[in-house]
Amino acid sequence: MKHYALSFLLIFIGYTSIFAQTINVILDTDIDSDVDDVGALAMLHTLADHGKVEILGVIVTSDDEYAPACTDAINHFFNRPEIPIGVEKGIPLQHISKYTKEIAEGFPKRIQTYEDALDATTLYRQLLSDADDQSVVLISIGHLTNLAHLLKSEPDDISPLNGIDLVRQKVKLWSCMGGMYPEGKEANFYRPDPASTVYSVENWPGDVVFGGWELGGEIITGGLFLQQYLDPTNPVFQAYKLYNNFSGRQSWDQASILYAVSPDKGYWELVREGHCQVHPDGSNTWIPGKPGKQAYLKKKANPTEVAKIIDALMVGIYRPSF
Ligand SMILES: [Ca+2]
Repeated sequence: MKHYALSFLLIFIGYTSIFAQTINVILDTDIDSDVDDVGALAMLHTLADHGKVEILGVIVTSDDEYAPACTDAINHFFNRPEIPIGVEKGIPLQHISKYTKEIAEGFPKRIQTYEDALDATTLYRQLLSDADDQSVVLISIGHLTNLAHLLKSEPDDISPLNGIDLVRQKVKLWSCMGGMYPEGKEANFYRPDPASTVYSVENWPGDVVFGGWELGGEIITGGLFLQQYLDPTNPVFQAYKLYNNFSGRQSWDQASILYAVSPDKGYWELVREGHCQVHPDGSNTWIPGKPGKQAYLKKKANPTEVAKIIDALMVGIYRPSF
């Protein structure tokens, strides 16, 4: 009997340790103009397949009319059709992407049109309200319009907390792809909505780690390895083919995913001394000072080695050492 009791105890410990490692992620993405958002979403699905993350929801911060359906089609492909998708409602739409329409129309999905997606602020509030305290990692890999709307949201039927208090209570980390460090001007911060960047960075009540343009620019993924490893029936294959026919692409968004899920692996150095000031035009400056709630990532590991890990996760290969 003692033997059985010990076995059950070890199984129980094994299960609890697996669950303890699961990171609850909300992804906020501008999946349209660049293809690194597709790579980032594919990474999350691989990590979800291995119990490393749970994808609570995806906020699509894009005016590309096919962006939410494209996202939904990718989620369906990876057998997670239930993942809710939110968008900013009532905005003029356009189509600029090299791949969203083709992915949306070429793969099974639930969301047929932009209008089928949920309201981003409502979804943000619902996901956070439903989550345990300090349990959510929010990863933003686009511009910050919907995040600012969340922060500015008032108490409602979903939660008695306003947006800032809801974030303070539920979110343990914001991993933000945005800005340049120690200073510069980067697209997520300045295009098309720098005011939302200023508001979000100034009012975020918790810990935030920025991954700047200079970081992902040196990490090239999505090239021949992806072409050779993936099947053409995979939407990730199709997106990278349509984008630049596997010429390789910088990995800004994937870097912020990798940090968020493996902050202790030492791929980058954390610069904690100071804070990020965003100027009205969306450019930014790191102001040196005492360590606070903000930090930015600085190159440490060889970008070629980091690229191998990201490429592996993008095609479905997972190692605990990642
Ligand atoms: Ca992006």
